Amino acid sequence: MAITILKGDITGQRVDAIVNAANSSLMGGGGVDGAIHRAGGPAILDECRALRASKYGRGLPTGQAVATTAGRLDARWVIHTVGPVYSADEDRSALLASCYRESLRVAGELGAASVAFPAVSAGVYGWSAESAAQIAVDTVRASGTEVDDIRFVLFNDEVYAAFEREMG
Ligand code: AR6
Repeated sequence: MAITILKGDITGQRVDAIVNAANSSLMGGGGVDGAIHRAGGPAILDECRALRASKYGRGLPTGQAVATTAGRLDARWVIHTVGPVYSADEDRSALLASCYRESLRVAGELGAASVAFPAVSAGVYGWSAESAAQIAVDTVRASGTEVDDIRFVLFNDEVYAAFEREMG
């Protein structure tokens, strides 16, 4: 298994699966979620709606992951995961780690050989670049995943620098 870090827009990645930092509603949003839906087109939202109607009537719980088509993206699937909102009062690291583990589990089930991750929860959900990077890298390294090419695609210089330090 190889882990690499790249700077840039995740929607340009040619991989089997692109992970989306979604919210429980699965109905889209800003940040990387908005970018993925814009670039992938309406087929993604159609499948998200169908998932809400069937399996996730109350929304996708924090820390879980589910796959849809990637629409027009140069990928086979988008794996939507819901990161925790940062809390100063409560340690939610286990939920953030779960996003990476569950996304890799879903990717493995699909037979994806390559997966691109954004820095889940490092934007509007308020995690520091340092903690987001530490949890992401530690969890993926410890995952025992069968996916062989894992890329962290980082949009923001501060977050990229934190992942670079974490990768050592
Ligand atoms: N490619 C890669 N990374 C990106 C891109 C992109 N095109 N655009 C932004 N980022 P955020 P969250 C980075 O806020 O904190 C949404 O509205 C960004 O710089 O997208 O998990 C959802 O619907 C940051 O480092 O996700 C949820 O409501 C990282 O992606 C909520 O935001 C994550 O930032 C989720 O918040």
